[in-house]
Amino acid sequence: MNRPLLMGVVNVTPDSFSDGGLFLDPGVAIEHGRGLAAEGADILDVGGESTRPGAEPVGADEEIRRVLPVVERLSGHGPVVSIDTTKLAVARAALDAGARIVNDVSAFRFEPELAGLVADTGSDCCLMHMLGEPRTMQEDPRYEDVVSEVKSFLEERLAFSTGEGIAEQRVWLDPGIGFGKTVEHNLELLRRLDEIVAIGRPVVVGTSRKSFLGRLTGETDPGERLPGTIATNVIALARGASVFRVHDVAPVKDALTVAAATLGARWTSTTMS
Ligand code: HH2
Repeated sequence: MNRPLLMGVVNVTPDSFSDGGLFLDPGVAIEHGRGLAAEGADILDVGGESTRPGAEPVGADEEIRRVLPVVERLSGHGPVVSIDTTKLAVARAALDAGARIVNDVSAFRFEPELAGLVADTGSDCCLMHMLGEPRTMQEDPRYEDVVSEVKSFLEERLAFSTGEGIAEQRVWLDPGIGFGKTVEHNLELLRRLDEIVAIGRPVVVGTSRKSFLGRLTGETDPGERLPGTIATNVIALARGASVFRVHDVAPVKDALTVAAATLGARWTSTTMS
């Protein structure tokens, strides 16, 4: 990976925190994905289970029913498709249908066998830090030093993944903004993101529309949190992040294009090869 990439979010769920229910119909989700592709997304991240704080788990069959038609139709036309799941069965179905990246917010903790599938298929994967599980992660999260603890976790998960046979160059890492973190934890992670980048793998960041932005600005409607989304993605770019997971691709892409030019970084609009 030699340039920053934009990952557009396609949530095929009834209950995602910012767009739950909008794209539950497969046809609408496919149109949404195509729209994000037209806006310049390099990757489309398709998910069928909300991981918002307090979310209850969804069964694998239901998750597959939601995502499969969307992955099938979006794959092979421009952006690479990633599957946002913690489940082996969902990942297998999505990879068979054309997805090329597994985005696992549990970093192979929930279903460790998923690492073997990624290894066998030669897929890319994104491993994210989360404190525990979505149902309980926001109940009084505590760290001695959030950045060094997240960094150690990601280093351990990277070692686990390579031990399971995944090539190191296939692994991306994500500090998990909002996943068991207070506002201050999130800000500290962004401020010191270069320490996570120093692990040596591409870093993914997902701040888009998240509640810590609303806590800072007072904006309660997630759809109105674009200014905070842009501010945090620009900071993440400056600290060395490589992949930006967002709901609003076009405005973030414009902001990052200008920020990258100012910083002297490379940023092109071609799609990922
Ligand atoms: N955030 C969400 C979901 N998946 N994956 C990665 N790698 N990084 C993130 O920060 C991340 C993620 C949560 O956002 P969203 O998908 O919009 O909400 P929900 O989980 O409610 O569907």
